[in-house]
Amino acid sequence: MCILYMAEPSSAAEWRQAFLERAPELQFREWPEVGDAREVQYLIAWKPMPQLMEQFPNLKVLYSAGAGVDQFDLSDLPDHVSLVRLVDGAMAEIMAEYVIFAVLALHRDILDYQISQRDRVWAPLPIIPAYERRVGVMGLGNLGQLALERLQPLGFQISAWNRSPKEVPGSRCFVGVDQLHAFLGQCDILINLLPLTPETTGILNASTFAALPEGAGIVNVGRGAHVVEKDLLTALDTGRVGGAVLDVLDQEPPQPEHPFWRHPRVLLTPHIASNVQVKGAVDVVVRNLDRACKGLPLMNTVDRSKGY
Ligand code: NDP
Ligand code: OXD
Repeated sequence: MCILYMAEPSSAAEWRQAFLERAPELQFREWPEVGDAREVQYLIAWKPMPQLMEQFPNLKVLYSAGAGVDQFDLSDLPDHVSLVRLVDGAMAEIMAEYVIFAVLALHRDILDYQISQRDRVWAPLPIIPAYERRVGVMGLGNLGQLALERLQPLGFQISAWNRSPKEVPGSRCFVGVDQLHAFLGQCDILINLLPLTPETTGILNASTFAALPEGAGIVNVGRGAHVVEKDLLTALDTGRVGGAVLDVLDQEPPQPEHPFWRHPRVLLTPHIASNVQVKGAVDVVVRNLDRACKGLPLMNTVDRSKGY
């Protein structure tokens, strides 16, 4: 059995070591040292590869080296090849940590204080207690659920919006397009943790911003293409949106002249909210091998009809 690693080259040694410890019987190869391509049954990739099946005719499972799969053209992948996301609890914990940081930064007016500091102005703002702040999460998946769970003990009024109904202990889950505006209307801070699909592309747009309370904060940790950037810029410039913490952009890195670099109401980070934790990811691969041997369905497979 052979697995080919085609993701971040600087992490390859860590993956090799983790496979060696967990599944020494598995042959680990590292792109571009493919060897006999017919032996490659499992592939770990972050970027799409043209003519995948021509190159690896015996491919069984494509593992996305991350939680998102929007980078792949799902129609290119034959039905017998499974697409699996390498997500685990540690990745969700790291994301929750970032979400807490971003929500607290908006909640405690850190963007204003950065401006004040730059201008040498000592200007305290009124403090709003957490129990008066309404925080909503879009997307109650692996990452959204834990983020919400970790936010709850901080005292915020929390809620969620999801495609299908889900339990949110002590709060409400708004469901589907029909309830989107009702959800938005009660979010002082909105967190996007949706996957990027045709339905969610551009979901953070002028009409979304108009439905939020005036001056609401936005945290985007999903994908850059969830945001219509020119609409966000207008919303920030007019004060419709009070501030944005953006970890993802449509183009990464953005051009030097991109307005978000220097926008006083934007806190920008370079797609670091979370990432794959190698041990957990290797565990998914190995447990899936075991499940395949037992004829059980694989874990973390992507539903191609939904696109996530
Ligand atoms: P999951 O697939 O576990 O969850 C996705 C959630 O979104 C599900 O609850 C799903 O609803 C909901 N959803 C999907 N489409 C819609 C829709 N049209 N309307 C309403 N709800 C919808 O994904 P993860 O939580 O693991 O990851 C989410 C995303 O986070 C990834 O796709 C990736 O883009 C991003 N990410 C960003 C990182 C970063 O560093 N910035 C790191 C890792 C991930 P349902 O329950 O009904 O299926
Ligand atoms: C992911 C990401 O999807 O890092 O894993 O964004």
